[in-house]
Amino acid sequence: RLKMSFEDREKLAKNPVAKRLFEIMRNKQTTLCVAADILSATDLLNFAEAVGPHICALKTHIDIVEDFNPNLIQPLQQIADRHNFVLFEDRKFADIGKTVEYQYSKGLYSISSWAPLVTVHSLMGPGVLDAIKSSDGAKARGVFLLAEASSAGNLISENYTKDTIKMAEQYPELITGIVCQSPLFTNNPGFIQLCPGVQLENKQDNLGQKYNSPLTVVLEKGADVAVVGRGISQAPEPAVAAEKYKKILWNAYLERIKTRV
Ligand code: UP6
Repeated sequence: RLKMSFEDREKLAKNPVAKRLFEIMRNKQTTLCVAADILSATDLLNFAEAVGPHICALKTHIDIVEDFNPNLIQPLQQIADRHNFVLFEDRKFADIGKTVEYQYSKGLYSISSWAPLVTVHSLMGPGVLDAIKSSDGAKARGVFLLAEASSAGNLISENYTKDTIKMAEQYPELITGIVCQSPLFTNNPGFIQLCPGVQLENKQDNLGQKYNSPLTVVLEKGADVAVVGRGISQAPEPAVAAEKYKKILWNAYLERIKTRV
């Protein structure tokens, strides 16, 4: 996987959102996913518009938007269409299948109606994946399964990580990729590795978040898509910061696939 081009991997992906992401990454030459952890609806839209040209996906935590109203979704989708990026709700589903079915497609946020991509914890077993697979909503949907975390002191063990990859392999049509911090699943080139905890300025925050540089995550940790949150959202000019991260990440990807073994 690590030496293969996105073009070759796109052909091997069985999940439609993974295929689409590979295509966007090659066309826009960006592997940057921005974490839009923003508390106001207007600020979220302005931020999406500003970073839109530089990203392959916009990762949201829609439940932190203090003035959330379902009317937010349509303009957000229009921005995503115009700039060609994927809306990605980082809900980290972790409950029994039936509850997740409701959380995914019902309630105030009605996630399945607008987010083709979501995150899921493997902790509760594959019922969660079955629930998402069979829920109403968009036809092209994908899941990033969480196999490792970037936070200090997290309780995920090596076996949990390994078994998470095995679970993902049971759902090749649903799984877009894996959220992790190291080069796992090298024999599954159709899956995308998503790596959060990326920043140039800081090594950590004051609540246990741990950061690596964009070069490190791509060249050493195996990241395909890098998630950058505060490194961009707290920058004086998010659009400028997004472009900078995009370029560093893309050059690192080119560097990684350059030397064939
Ligand atoms: N995230 C992590 N680490 C994980 C999984 N997810 O940081 O292991 C998510 C957070 C946040 C973003 O929920 O939205 O990635 C990181 O933001 P930051 O760059 O501002 O730290």
